[in-house]
Amino acid sequence: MSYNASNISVLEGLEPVRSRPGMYVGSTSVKGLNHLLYEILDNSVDEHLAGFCDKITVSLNKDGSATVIDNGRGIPVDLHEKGYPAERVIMTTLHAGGKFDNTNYKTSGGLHGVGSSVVNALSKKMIVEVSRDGKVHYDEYERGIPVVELKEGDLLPVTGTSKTTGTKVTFWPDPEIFETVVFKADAIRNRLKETAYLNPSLTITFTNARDGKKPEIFSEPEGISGYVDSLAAANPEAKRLTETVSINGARDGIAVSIAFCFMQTFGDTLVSFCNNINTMEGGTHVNGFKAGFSKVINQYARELGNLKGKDQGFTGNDTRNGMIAVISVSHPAPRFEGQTKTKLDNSDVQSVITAVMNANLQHYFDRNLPTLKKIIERAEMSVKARKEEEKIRTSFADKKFAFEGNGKLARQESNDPSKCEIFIVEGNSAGGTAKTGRDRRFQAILPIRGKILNAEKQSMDKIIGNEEIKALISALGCGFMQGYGNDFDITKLKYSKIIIAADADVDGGHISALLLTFFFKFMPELVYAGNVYRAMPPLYRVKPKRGKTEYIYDDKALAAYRKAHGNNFDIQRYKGLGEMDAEQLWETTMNPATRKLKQISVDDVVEANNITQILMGDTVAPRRQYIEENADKANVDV
Ligand code: 1YM
Repeated sequence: MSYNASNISVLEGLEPVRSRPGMYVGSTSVKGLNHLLYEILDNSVDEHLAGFCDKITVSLNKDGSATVIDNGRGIPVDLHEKGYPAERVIMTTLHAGGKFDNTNYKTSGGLHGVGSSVVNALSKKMIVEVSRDGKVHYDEYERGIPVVELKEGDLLPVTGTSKTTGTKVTFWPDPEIFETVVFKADAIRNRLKETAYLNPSLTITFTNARDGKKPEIFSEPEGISGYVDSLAAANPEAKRLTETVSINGARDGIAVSIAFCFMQTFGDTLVSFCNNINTMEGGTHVNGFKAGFSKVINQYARELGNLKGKDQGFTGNDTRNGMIAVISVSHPAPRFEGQTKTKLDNSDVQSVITAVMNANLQHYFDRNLPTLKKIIERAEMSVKARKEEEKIRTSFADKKFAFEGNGKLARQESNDPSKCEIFIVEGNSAGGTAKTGRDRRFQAILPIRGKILNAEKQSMDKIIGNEEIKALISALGCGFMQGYGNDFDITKLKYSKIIIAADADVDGGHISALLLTFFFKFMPELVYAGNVYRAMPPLYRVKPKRGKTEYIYDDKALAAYRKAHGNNFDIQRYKGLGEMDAEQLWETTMNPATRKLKQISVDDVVEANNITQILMGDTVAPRRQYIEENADKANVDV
C-alpha cells in the first residue's frame, strides 16, 4: 500500500482512535467490540428515523466479520468539497463536521455517521458497498487506511448495478486492539429486539452464522406497548390486572411515548429510553412520568371518594405497585449523566412528560373507568401492605443483632470499609473452608445455602423473610431500597468489595445470576458504583511429573497447557469450591495477589436477568435448552 497525501491525513485523522480506543468505544473488551456493531447499526437506525429505511440486516459471519445492511438512501458517494467521495470523507474523518453536521437530523444515539470512522479505525479490514443511482459503489479499508487508491476528483469504483438503494458495511475487528474479536451474540440479539420495539415500522433480520441457526426476524409493529406485553409475558405466574395503556404526545419538540400495564406483582418495572438509548439510570423523563402518574391517580382517588378529606394521599410507589412501563422520549439535544452516562438530565423533559400525562392520561381514564378503578384498588392495597411491611421492618431491625450472632457471618477484624471484603460463598462446606482460608483481618465470609429466592418474582415480605437475604442485608449494613420506606444508604456499606463465590458450573452460574438480580433490584447503586464482583475460581489443578503445581482457569488455557506439556501431567478438575482445601482456596480465589475477580457491570446484570428468567420461568423448553447447551461448559459465564 502506498501512502499518498490523503492517506497521511487519514492516518493523522484516525490516529487518536487507535491510540486510545477506550475513549471512543468504552473499552477493548467484548463490550467495546459489540459497541463497534452498534455504531454501524445506529447509522442504519438513523436512516430509518429520517424516513428512508425500513429493513436492516445484521449478520455475524463465520470468518469473524460482521455485516450490517440497510435499504436506505445509501451513504452519499458524490465528490465532497475536499475532492474525495463523501463516503471516503465520512469513513476517514473523526468528526465529520461541516456539511454533515446536520443538527436537525434525528439520531438513535449514533452521531450522524461519526461512529463509522471509529469502527473503520478499529477494524483490520472494512468494506463499504453503497447502492445508489443504479450502481454499486465499492470502497475498502485496512485499519482505517483506504486500500482503493483515489486521486483528487476520482469517484469510487463501481462493482455492479442495482435496482435498489442502501448501504452495506462489513468489518473485521482488529485483534491488535481488542482482547477478543468474538462478538457476544446474546447481547446483540437483545439490542436488536429492543431496537425493533422502539421502531415499530422497522424490520431487523439477525443471522448468527456461528450457531448455524435460522435467521431471526425482529418486527414489532405494536411498538413499546408490545414491549410492555412481552415483559408481562416473561412472568407467566403473575396475573395481569389491566390491559396495556398507550400514551403519546409531543410538546416543544420533545416527543413522548409511554405504555404501561399492571400485574399482580410487587414493585414496578420501568424501562426507559431517550432517542433509542436505554437510560438504565432513569432521569428526568422517568421522574416526570412518576410525578405525573401519581398526581393523576391521587386526583381521581379524591374525586371518586377513595381518598377522603384528611386521608394522606398515595405515595408514588403505591400508585405504581405492580406496574410495568416503557417510557420513550425523543429530544433534539439530549444530555446524559450518571455513573454509566445513562441518566437523562434535560430538565425540560420532566415538565413536558408531566403535561402530556395530565392531558392524555385523564383523557384515557375518563373513557376507561374500570382500568382506573383497578389501579386505585391496587394503590389502596399497597397502602395496607406498606403498613404491614413497616411492622415487619421494625421487628426486622430489632432482630438485626440476632442474625449477626447466629454464627453464619464470619466477620473480619478491620472496621475500615475501604479495606474490607465480603465473600458470599455458596454452600456450607465451601463456606467453612473459606472461613479457614481467609485473611481474617479484612475478609468476611457469608455462607449461603442453596438457591436464594428469585428477587424478580417474589413478594417483598417473602424476600425480607428469607434467612439468606436477611443475613446478607444485615451483613452489608447499607439497608436496601425498593418498595416501601427506602432506607438504602451506600455510605453505610461495610465492604468495598462484595464478592460472589459460586461453583464454576451451571448451578453456580444460576446462584450468581440470582444474587445479581437481587442486588440490582434492591441495591442497584452497588452495581453502578462497581462494588459487586464475581470470584473466578480455577477449573483445574495441574502438576507435571517434575515441576510445580499450577491452576488453570479456563479450557482455552488448558489446551495451551496440554500443548506445552503433552500428556505428562496429573490433572484435577474442580467441580466446586468445596473440593479445594483452605490453602488452595486462599491461593486461587481469595488472595488479592493471585486471585481473579470479575467486576460486575450493568450489562452483566441484564444478562443475569435473562438467565434467571429462563431458569425460573414457567416454560420448561427454554430452561432445558439452556441447561443442555451449557451442561458441557464447566463455567457458565453469567
Ligand atoms: C450499514 C450502515 O451508514 N447508512 C446510511 C448512512 C447515511 C445515509 C444513509 C445518508 C444520510 C443523509 C443523506 C443525510 C449517512 N450519511 C451521512 C452523511 N448504514 C449507513 N444511510 N443521504 C444518505 O443525513 O442527509 C453520514 S451516514 F454524512 F452523509 F450525512
